Formats: sequence, structure tokens, C-alpha cells
Amino acid sequence: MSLKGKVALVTGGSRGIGRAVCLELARQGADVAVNYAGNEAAAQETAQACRELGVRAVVIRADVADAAACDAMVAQVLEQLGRLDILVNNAGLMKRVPMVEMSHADFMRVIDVHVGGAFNCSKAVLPDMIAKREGKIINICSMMSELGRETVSAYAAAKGALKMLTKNIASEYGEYNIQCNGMGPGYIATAQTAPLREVQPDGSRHPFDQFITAKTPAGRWGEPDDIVGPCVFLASHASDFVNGQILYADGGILAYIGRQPK
Ligand code: GCO
Repeated sequence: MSLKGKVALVTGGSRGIGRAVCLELARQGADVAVNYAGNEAAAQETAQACRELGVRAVVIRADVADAAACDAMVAQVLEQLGRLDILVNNAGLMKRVPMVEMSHADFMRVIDVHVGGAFNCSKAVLPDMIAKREGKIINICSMMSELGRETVSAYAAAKGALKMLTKNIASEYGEYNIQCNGMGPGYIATAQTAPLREVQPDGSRHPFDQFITAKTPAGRWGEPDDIVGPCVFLASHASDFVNGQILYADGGILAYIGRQPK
């Protein structure tokens, strides 16, 4: 499971799940390129934390929906860190809006960052991985790759598409010893889900917080560190014969129909 000598690019690496993945890949020995779109200070903090773990780390600004920017980012990683072995397509955004109130532009922006970004970054790294006959692409999928719910039509469509892009990259490039897999977090306590966990004015827990906790056999929300182990597995040679799979770290929620109300 060691990643010593490897170089990883993590999109959306400045916070939340992306930051946790950067730090764990660094703990396992990988040099890390931290991509960010807007928050340079947070990206620099992530890179510095990686350096303190004894690896090289750089930050690179790019909107992953911009293909040219992704090409330039990958070229910069190859130039600054000498190689690129692991791509983690994590960048994304959430717009919780009832579908009938959502603009086409907002819907497509969510699709373009999650799916277009993974397409752009994967397309940028594949030629070098093909030439090396080796590479790892990990797409951060979601519960919403499998299930829908109200107000997340764009995000669910994006994460569903990302699951199928994962399977297609695996299908098209597996013969070059390139493995493309997805990692599907359950409900994780991050800034992205903070609105779903806000304490109510009367001091009670958010209804969605109570719902998810009851629907998760583990009986809790996940933490970003709960999902990094599966990412290390998918980034390492331990998973060289695993391809096109979505590995869920969800506390069991996808397996569980839920208990009857007490
Ligand atoms: C939501 C949440 C989910 C989680 C995650 C679950 O609004 O339902 O934000 O989408 O973020 O994707 O895997």
C-alpha cells in the first residue's frame, strides 16, 4: 500500500475530502500536487501540511471545467514533480435547489465541474500513463451515484455520470495497466454537508442529521479520514487488478433499508 516515489494530483484538494486525501497520500509517501480553483490560502495550507509529512507538494490553480487549464496543470505537475502516477478527480460543487427552480446554466455548471472536470483531467493524464503502461485514476463519486433525493438533481446526475465515466475509462484503458475506480463517500461531516447538520433554533438536531444517522448502520456521519483508506488502496499496487469499481465507504447506508420509526 506504500505510495513512496509516486506523484499524485488531487483536484479540489484545498479542503474537506480533497484535503484529507492529499494528507493521507502524503502519509503513504506520495508527492502531492494540490489543485484549487479559488482558495489559494487553503491550498497552500494543505501543501504545507503535506511537506511536514516529508514529501514534496505544490499548489496549482485551475478550474477543472477548463480543458486548457487542465492540460497546463498536468504539464506543470510533470515539470515540477517529474511524473504523475495518481489522479484523484475530487473537484466538485453542490447546489441544493428544487429542480423546477434551477437554471440550465446552474445545472450545467455542476455537471461541467464534476464530469467535465474529470474528463478534462483524465484526458490530460492518460497519454503519459499509456506511455508508461501504468496509472491510477480515482473518481470521487457519491451516494448520489446510486440514489437520488430532493434538491440535488444536478449533483446526482453528475455523480451518476461520474460512475459511468469511471467504468468507461477502465474499459477503454485497462489494457495499458491503467486502473480507474471510484470511491463513494457516504454522508461525511464537511463544509459541504454542514447545512444538513445545523442545530435548529430550538437546539434540536437538524431533521436530516437525525434521518441520516438513523439510516446509517454505523449510527454516525463519516469523517473525511474515514474515506482516505479506500483511496490509498485504489492508488496503490494493492488494487492493480481492481478496475471500474466504485468502492463505497458509507457506514453501510447503501446496504440498509432502514429501521421502523420507534
Ligand atoms: C446531500 C449531500 C450528499 C453528500 C454526498 C453523499 O445533499 O445529499 O450533500 O450529496 O454530500 O455526496 O455521498
